[in-house]
Amino acid sequence: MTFTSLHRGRTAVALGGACTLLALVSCSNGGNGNGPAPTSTPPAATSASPAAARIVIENFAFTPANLRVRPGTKITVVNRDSVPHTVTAGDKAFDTGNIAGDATATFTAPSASGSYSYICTIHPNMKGTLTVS
Ligand SMILES: [Cu+2]
Repeated sequence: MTFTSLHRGRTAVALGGACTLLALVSCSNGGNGNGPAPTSTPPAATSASPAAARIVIENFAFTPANLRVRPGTKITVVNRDSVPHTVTAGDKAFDTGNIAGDATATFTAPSASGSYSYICTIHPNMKGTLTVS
């Protein structure tokens, strides 16, 4: 315990010395007129939003029946049947409500990782699993 804190103290002092040295070096380089090149490209924003995913309902079945997505992914549900269906998690972590025949709905995947089994509340024999990881 004591040894560890002593060691950490010395490391901090050593690092502080290194920082001071670095600051002095960059100071002496500052006066020659050659500043750093201007950065013209802004950081890409496309990676900020999670990828989109899709579940298709056809012939009273979810496709794919097992879907793996990142947390918070926007998931589009396409109902290709002529009757309404739902995508409802067993613990109501997500629920599209009724999706009319030939209609589309979206929901957002939970932010917590896990395996979420879901059904169609109108046809409880329709089952799927959404894995968030
Ligand atoms: Cu259904």
